[in-house]
Amino acid sequence: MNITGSDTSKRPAIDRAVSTLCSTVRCAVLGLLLSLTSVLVFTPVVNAAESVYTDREDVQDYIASLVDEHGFQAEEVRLLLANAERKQSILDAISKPAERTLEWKDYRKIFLTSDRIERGVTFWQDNAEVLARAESTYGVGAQYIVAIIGVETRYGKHMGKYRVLDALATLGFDYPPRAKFFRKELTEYLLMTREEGMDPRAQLGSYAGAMGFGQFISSSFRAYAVDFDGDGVRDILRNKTDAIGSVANYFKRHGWRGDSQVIVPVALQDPAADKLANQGEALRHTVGALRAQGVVVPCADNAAKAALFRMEAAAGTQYWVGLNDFYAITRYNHSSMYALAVHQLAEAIAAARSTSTALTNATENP
Ligand SMILES: [Ca+2]
Repeated sequence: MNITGSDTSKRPAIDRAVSTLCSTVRCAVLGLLLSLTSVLVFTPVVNAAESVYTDREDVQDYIASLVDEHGFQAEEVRLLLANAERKQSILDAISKPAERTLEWKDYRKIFLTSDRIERGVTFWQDNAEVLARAESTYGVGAQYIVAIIGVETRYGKHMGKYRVLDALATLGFDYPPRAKFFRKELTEYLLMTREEGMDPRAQLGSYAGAMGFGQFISSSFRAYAVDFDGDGVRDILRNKTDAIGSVANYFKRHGWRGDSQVIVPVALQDPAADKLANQGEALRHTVGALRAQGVVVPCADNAAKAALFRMEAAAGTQYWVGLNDFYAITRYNHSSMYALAVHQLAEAIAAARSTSTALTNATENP
């Protein structure tokens, strides 16, 4: 690390090496002194720093608002937030989500793997009855429920290692670009744990505070989680049945219709139609309007609402027209690449499952 800020790149290599060694030694000595000093002199300050959130005026205002608006006990919330830890790794992670740094061809590779497809078939087999019930209750194809859980957590394998309390406090109090959103989610989390009788210190989730098989944030948990096994508890963190029902309910409530087309590959007859691509996830056009401007859309009604997407695939630029249910997938994660990955994974899992079912039938009924 260049602690002096000087430009060393123009000096001879040997000079730089000696200088680096010297600065490494200086750092080591300085570090030793600092660590000794902190042990000998600053220990009480280090302890106080652990409760830094409750020392802050903005956090005290936040606590007061929880008391006023939601009837929390001030001391109870203060103790809880004194227990919250700021995590630098959370701040690092939120600054570089894959959707913003990767092109489609690389993004797709993360999710469309034979391992994720095979595990999806297994997850479907293991939960076939519940998935069929979710499909008939909410009208959402089982393959889409399986694909969401596969993309979000590899079928429950990676549900997050951060305490939700730490994630939401770190982002709510120390990440200005989205502080308002995450403070609101922190409030939702405190309400959720109070309503559901959960320990707010104990729940684990992603760096953004998303929880369980389907990675619901707290406001989504409160609004869309369902008790799908009828035991009186909405447990999408540990109960697969509740998680499956909740993902399906989320889609249904966000306008999923179960149409025959979700997103279709298209061609541009007029290259100028490219300007209509990637204008956000909202269906701001109709299929008819896109056709009128030179987009060749197969098999969809002119009246259907639509959005045009451009994706940089391994084989070159591709264009797609997203329809109603594609938009519903983007309500889970506001990214067209995310929704296309979910759609393609769903189709791949459904195809692999019908092949394996056909093989099983052929083997068992030769
Ligand atoms: Ca339940």
